[in-house]
Amino acid sequence: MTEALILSTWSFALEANRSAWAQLAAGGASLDAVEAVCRHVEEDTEVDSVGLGGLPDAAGDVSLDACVMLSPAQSGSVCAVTKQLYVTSLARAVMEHTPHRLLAGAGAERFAVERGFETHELLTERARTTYESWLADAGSVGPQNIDPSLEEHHDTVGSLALDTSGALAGACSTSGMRFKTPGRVGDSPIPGHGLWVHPQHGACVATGSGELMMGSNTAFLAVEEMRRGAPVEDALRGAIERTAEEHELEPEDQVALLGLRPDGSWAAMSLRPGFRAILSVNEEPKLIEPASLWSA
Ligand code: SD4
Repeated sequence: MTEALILSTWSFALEANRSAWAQLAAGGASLDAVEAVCRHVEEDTEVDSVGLGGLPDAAGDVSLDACVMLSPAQSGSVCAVTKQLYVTSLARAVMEHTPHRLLAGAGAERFAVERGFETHELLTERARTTYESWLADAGSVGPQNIDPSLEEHHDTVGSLALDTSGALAGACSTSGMRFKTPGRVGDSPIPGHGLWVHPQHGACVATGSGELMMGSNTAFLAVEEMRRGAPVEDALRGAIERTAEEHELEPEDQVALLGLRPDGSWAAMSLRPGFRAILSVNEEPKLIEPASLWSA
């Protein structure tokens, strides 16, 4: 029997990991665990980068992206969803109930209603107030006016899990870059960019500047390194270095990865300091402060 494990991005996943643990430890499926972690963060109005309470785009509309993945043949995603809260569950429904991989915008909303998902207002009063002060400070609407210090906080919840049967699963959910250009979709819902899972070789989930991950297929690259036999830590380092090399980086850019193999070995690493992860190998989730490749 394999030892169960959940590894999730950022300290906001502490309670989420805790809430998903009991079921996983009792023999539950890794897919259920990563979905539960993401749902917990989607409901948390204190988190301004995922689900309810997520900050809107430059036009004031909140739009969400999510992905779930079990294998190259089994993934589901949604993007640019504006009226649904549980987008990770919706991505799972795409995987389980359609022949497709990704549903976007109005089509995803329609599918959600057909599947019985309830619609939600995603913009909270707090997020509206933050948006309005950004708008007032920016002078005009446009991503060029985003304060770089704000961007440091655009954070996806990503979760990887291994269940007692040895099955890997991954999921991620985000409202994307705050005050993004309307219509912008990042790496998170695109398999290979923000998330990749191969049942035999390993899994990787990314958080950080989506445009970088989208230029380098970062999550796929990390798992490909694992497929070639690299230990998880080396695989993550290789994928982060390659992503950094292939782009001209802005001071606020971040590339942060979690990796997990079916043998239970795992790693967390980032380009710049500040990344945090939550590891569950028993009831008490543990905060991880991963190494960064650069010092600032
Ligand atoms: C994105 N990587 O949309 C995602 C979300 C994010 O830190 O910004 N995460 O770019």
